[in-house]
Amino acid sequence: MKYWLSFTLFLCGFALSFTVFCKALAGNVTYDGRSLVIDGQHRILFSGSIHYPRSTPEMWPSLIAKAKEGGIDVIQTYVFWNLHEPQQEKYDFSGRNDLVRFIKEIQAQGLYVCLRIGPFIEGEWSYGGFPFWLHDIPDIVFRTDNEPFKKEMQRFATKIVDMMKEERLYASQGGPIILSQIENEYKLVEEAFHEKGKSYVRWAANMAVGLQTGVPWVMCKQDDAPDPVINTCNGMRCGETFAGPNSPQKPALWTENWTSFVETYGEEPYIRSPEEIAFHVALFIAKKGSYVNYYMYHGGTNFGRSASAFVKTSYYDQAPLDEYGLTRQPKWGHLKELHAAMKLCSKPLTSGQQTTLPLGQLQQAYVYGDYKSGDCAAFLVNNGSKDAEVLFYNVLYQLPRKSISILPDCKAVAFNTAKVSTQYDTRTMVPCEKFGSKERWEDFREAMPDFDKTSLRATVLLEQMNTTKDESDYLWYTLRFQHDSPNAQATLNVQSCGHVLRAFVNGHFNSGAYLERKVAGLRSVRIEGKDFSRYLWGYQVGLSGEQLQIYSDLGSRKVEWNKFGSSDNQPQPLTWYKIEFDAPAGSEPLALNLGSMGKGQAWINGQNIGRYWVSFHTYKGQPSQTWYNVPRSFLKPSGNLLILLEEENGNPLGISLDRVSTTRACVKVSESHLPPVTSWLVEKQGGVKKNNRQKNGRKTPPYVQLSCPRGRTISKILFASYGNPAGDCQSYAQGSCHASNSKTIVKQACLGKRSCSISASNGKFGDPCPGLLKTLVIDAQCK
Ligand SMILES: *[C@@H]1O[C@H](CO)[C@@H](O)[C@H](O)[C@H]1NC(C)=O
Ligand SMILES: *[C@@H]1O[C@H](CO)[C@@H](O)[C@H](O)[C@H]1NC(C)=O
Ligand SMILES: *[C@@H]1O[C@H](CO)[C@@H](O)[C@H](O)[C@H]1NC(C)=O
Ligand SMILES: CC(=O)N[C@H]1CO[C@H](CO)[C@@H](O)[C@@H]1O
Repeated sequence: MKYWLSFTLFLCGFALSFTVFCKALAGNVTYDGRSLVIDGQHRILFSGSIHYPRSTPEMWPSLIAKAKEGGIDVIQTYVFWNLHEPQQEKYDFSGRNDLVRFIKEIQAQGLYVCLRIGPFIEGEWSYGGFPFWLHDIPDIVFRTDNEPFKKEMQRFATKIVDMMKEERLYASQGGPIILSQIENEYKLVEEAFHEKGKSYVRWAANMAVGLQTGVPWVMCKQDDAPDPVINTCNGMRCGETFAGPNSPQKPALWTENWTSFVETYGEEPYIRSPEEIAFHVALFIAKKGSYVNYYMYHGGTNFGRSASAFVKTSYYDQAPLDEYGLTRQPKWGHLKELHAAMKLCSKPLTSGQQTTLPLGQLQQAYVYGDYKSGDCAAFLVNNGSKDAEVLFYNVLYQLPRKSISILPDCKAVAFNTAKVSTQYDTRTMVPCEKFGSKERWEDFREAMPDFDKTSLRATVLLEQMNTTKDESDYLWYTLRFQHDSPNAQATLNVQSCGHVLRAFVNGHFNSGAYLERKVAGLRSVRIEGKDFSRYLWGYQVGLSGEQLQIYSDLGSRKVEWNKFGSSDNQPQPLTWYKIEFDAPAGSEPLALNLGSMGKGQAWINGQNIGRYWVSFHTYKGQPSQTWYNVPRSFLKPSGNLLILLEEENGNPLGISLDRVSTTRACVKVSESHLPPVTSWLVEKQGGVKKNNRQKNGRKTPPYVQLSCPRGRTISKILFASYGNPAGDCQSYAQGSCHASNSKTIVKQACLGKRSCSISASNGKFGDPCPGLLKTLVIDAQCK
């Protein structure tokens, strides 16, 4: 069976690189124009971003294991300054903030680490990762040649580096960290600082290098990164857009290859297909790239108030590992096959010369090594919008449109970026606990502050962040005035830079210059045309429920809760809701369906699971986010406390706790699409070589492999057709050619099993239409 043969080959590839790896975990890291050099070996590396505070320590081992299984060599993470130093020189490295534990977990699984210290990270993180107290340091200007800022930045960078050194986590000490990053996409703001921007870049580079980590430093998107710091590319298509390293002695590294875009409330998600990602990754490597990082490999959850304005609580759910840590198929599997094919090319890629060969108008071959000696790998690129047939060293190859074929020996195709043979999974949310019973809920109305009791007064409209110190999302503005004609209706006219301005502060990817000067809050208030901006205002920072920590077990006992809806029947804005529940059995991920709510925050056993905003719809009329991640580790077996703060008029009776699972699996394989090694080699007459690499001399058909997640079995075959079914797993239909026994045969092979494999061949199904190329599509339900 050829399929299995080739598969074994792949595993070998893994095993091989893995041995090299384990040895490499104690060595110096250097680089040259080709790649990073670890323990004396040039390396082509695949890296994935996983941010430790966006998941839980309990999830880390499985996320890292799935990244490793997916062919990832390096885990990349930012360091989140405002989590670690919420108050100046008061540090927190506990729980989700336990950076050392995260890195040691990666080390334990034999992977490397790229540590992006920043300390400005953007990352769609609140205040770009800066602690808010920085704002109050006299004369500070962020991210430029400014003494107060440089002092704090150096202190924090040194703190982190020292911590890593103490735990012996740098590769130079035998640890897993092979790269570090300083600053982040600074080029985007550099001009705003004129000469001081340039001197700041030099200072940051020198300061970082002076910390003597023994591993290289990188600066992302910084084409003038001073030696020896390596400039790297961030973006979607670095194979096309990256001008390259700024010195022939530096390798081409791609530190942010977006697997989708960050999702914000109100916007349609932009999803990158696995085919498109694979194309650009393969192209970058073909063009001498040596390090690719997926941003994100696992996005996770913006717990608490950590998301910057408008950024959804669910972060890069479309990444190869979804928000809950489940493999997102076929993206995860397709990239895994890409990485495996690349690993087979390692030797020529790292030691061979690269040459390019035109194959057609829009087709090109990138060849590494020497074809004649056989020590050779090739990438056949079709950048055209039509399928193409090309001749490469006398062999004909079919290249689907916009695709790259990878030939680890310059002969047989191991992988094509446009051919997805991995199964498609469908994720579903199944309610396991409904909170519809009125009797179980209690509520508590947040009291409006009384002007006379406010202790903070000013005759101006205070700036919001400066007043709350980012300790709450909320700031009350109150005033009292005499209205002359009490019966007339008054018009209130408010100009606010609330959320909109905050979006301007943090939300935009390309922001970050002069962050310390950005403002939020009310700008002017007019009542009946009279300007109240300079009136005497009373302020209250935060809500009384926040001050009492009403969301915690202890705090919740400090207030008098009402029976749900007892005060009157109308839901009121700014109401706290409380309910207790037992944890559902099992280990599947859980999510709260908040579809009946408006906007607010939710806590489970005192842990803030994030802001929710269901009333913010995309232009297609769907809520931007309905489900909110509830990590299993936040729960105890019984008596869990769920507290919600609803800012609008949501109805908590509609809330449910849902199980997140894969309940459908679909796969499509065509006769022409033989899995790795023998695929797409077309036999032709006259002068064209025959592909005779068939091991065992047996001709084997492609196998279709279908599987359900652990704990589930194939319970129903929803569709099966061997013939020429139309469409793909996202939408299929029976075609003009269809073997009538398709469903019966598939049922026999698969029902009741966790996984099954069937040969997609006439031998199995009979030949429903001789002479036609056949395809097998199976869609199954997992229960
Ligand atoms: C790393 O480099 C240092 C200085 O060049 C050298 O002393 C040390 O032996 C090297 N370590 C390894 C593991 O090669
Ligand atoms: C592929 O074609 C597009 C235009 O269709 C062009 O922008 C891009 O640079 C081309 N890429 C390569 C690798 O030739
Ligand atoms: C922030 O508040 C301080 C007083 O606490 C004031 O001096 C300063 O001007 C305020 N800054 C902004 C941007 O409002
Ligand atoms: C969202 C975002 O920042 N997109 C950027 C991706 O990179 C290209 C160039 O590399 C920029 O033009 C985009 O703004």
